[in-house]
Amino acid sequence: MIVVAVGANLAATGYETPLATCEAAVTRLAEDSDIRVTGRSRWYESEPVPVSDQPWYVNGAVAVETDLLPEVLLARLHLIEESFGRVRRVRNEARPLDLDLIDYHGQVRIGAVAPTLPHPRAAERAFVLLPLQDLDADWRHPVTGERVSVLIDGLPGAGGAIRPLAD
Ligand code: PH2
Ligand code: MG
Ligand code: MG
Repeated sequence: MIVVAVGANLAATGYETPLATCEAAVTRLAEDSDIRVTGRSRWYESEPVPVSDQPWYVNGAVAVETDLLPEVLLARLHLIEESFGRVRRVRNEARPLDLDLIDYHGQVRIGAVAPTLPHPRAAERAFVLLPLQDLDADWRHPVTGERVSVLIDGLPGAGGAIRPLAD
């Protein structure tokens, strides 16, 4: 499975809410002729990690199928972020769209060239793990082999407050 995490805590220009932005971003991803969206998680609202006075995030994840190599797929994700007004300035600042490549068929890769796989902070973040569990409850961390439910149970505290959005 290839997993793309979707997050936003500002509405992009032309969208009412971060949720509308996230939904439009998934539509945009599905419109790419090289990418097929094969699964979608629920949407969640989550407290910013690290805790800050930023607005809460909307987070979710999608499963995709593609023949694109990880670095090419990542470049497509960055293009979509930019088209939704994302400008990269400060790490962890509020943003209208964040698309992160979390898992690419269990590939493990660490080096000078992005992306690092699996996403290096995936296992620590409830806002990644809960959507991931929606996509595949049997998902295991490619490095540690730990099941997603075990990772969720092991999160310190609540791992950041998070709840599913009412649909
Ligand atoms: N993304 C971050 C930093 N902090 N917190 C939440 N709740 N959701 C995110 O998507 C998020 C974050 C960096 O990408
Ligand atoms: Mg991110
Ligand atoms: Mg990102």
